[in-house]
Amino acid sequence: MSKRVTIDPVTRIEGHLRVDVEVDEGKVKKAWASGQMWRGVENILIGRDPRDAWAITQRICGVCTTVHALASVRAVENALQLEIPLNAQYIRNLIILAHAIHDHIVHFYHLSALDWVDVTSALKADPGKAAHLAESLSTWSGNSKAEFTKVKERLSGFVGTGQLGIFTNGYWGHPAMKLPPEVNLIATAHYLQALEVQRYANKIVAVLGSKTPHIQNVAVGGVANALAVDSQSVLTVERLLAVKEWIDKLNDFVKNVYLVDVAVVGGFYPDWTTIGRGIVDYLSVPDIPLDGKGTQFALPGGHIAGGDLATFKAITSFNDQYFRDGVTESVKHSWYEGGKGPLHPYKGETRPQYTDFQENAKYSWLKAPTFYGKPMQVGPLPRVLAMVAAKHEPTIAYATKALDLVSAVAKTKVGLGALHSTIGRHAARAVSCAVQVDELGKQWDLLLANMAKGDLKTFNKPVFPKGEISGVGFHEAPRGVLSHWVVIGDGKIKNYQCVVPTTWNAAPRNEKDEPGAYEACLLDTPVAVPDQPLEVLRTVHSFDPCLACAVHIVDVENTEVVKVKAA
Ligand code: NFE
Ligand code: MG
Repeated sequence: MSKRVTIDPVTRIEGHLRVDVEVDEGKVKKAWASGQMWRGVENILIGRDPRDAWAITQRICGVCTTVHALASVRAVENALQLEIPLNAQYIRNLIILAHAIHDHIVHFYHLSALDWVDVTSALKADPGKAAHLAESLSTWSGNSKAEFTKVKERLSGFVGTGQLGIFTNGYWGHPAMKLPPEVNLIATAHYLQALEVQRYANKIVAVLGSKTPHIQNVAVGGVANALAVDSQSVLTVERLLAVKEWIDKLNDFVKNVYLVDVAVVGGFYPDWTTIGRGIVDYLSVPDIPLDGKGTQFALPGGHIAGGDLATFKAITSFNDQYFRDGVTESVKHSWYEGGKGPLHPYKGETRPQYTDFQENAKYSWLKAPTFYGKPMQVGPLPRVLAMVAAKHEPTIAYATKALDLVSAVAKTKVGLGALHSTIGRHAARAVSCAVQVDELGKQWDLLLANMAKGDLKTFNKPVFPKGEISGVGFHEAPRGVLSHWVVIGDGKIKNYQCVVPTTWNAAPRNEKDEPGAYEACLLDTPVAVPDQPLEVLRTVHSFDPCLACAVHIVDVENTEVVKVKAA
């Protein structure tokens, strides 16, 4: 007999997501992903000055607080065909990379590791053995016996008071938890250390962006950072040297802790390299532009069909016609007025029409985006596969390193094919993060070298023509492809559409009733205990959901804690 399980809301994510699955013979047979709240930021923008759009769209999300600002200015600059100064590009790149590294560290340790790591089992660990194991894998200074003993004592203190504090409400002791106590202790220690380390990434964003969350330094035409080599009141070389120190700290943690932990956890869960495959049509975009126009990029991106890297088609510039022509959104299963079929974002409409959850009709605030008519998976996995297909050497090197460690722990050869999976999304995110931390150092070098040449320019003034223009700004955000589409008439916004990473991944069924990526990837997920659907959460969390982005919403009355219904 099939059982219906509703998780509403899914926690350890951003925003309100409801997931429904039908479980039969211990496996998911059908799934629905539903975004549960809406604000309509796209509509708020109509009639406004395009130079203000970035500040407003940035408020879409409290997690990816930089990405909408950047996609927005890129869209308006694209409409104007406005080039920006090199320094502005480098400063934006530093912010993009620091923000992505922050996101990936926090996602693995604080939002998803507890799906795999049983904190209560860490109480049975021998700190000496844990230190021996951790030190055999990495040179990280936080892997000592003293450190692990301290963490174990802290945990025992929590449990002794009958409370687990920040670790309350995990599925502790669940049959799908497989890590040995020592690995659980190591991961728990790194969870706590990651809380410290993530600050360095945020400090970089705050210093360059003047504030975080929600940076204040971008402008259509560049950035508002005044550069100087000798004044104390602007962005000085001294501040930039502090940024470099934080980059070095992030580098140590990402390479010696995060990448290693993900590979070790993956090695203990080899079955999860075959679960959660779902949609293997992958989309990513290039990012980290190296020139003022966006025709050369440090990190490649593009389209991969059917999981076959040989089909890789690169997206090559901010004016890429293949990307621009391929995107449409359907509202057949979304709470909006429709009836016109899938619409290109320049023609996109956002008119709410709520019907309650109707699993065969409308059931989500998310629209369903497609690329040339097909649903896509976006995110670190598509990004890493695109970079491998594009023969990006650092990506190949870190992917090989991670997969070799997975193979050593699993005691069987695990190759690139294992990445098309739930655990593969975590591995790809860690590989992406290692690439990003290297690139962060490189962008810092480029900025300093350009300043040393005497170029301190950061802004080109935009001039809006009479008549209608349109543009798209894309950005490879932490969760994948983000694009903002703007139509401007006589200097005012006529239409504005955001097509967001989580809109792609958490989409409801599309015009042809095909499932979105979460829905497709959940099929065949094993569920050992239906009213403790840990395995469903593993796959959903592997995407790093952000529903605030996906429906551009705010949660104003969060009254529900969590509801898991198995009927
Ligand atoms: Ni709000 Fe965001 C965007 C999404 S970036 S977190 O855009 O989805 O990863
Ligand atoms: Mg939208």
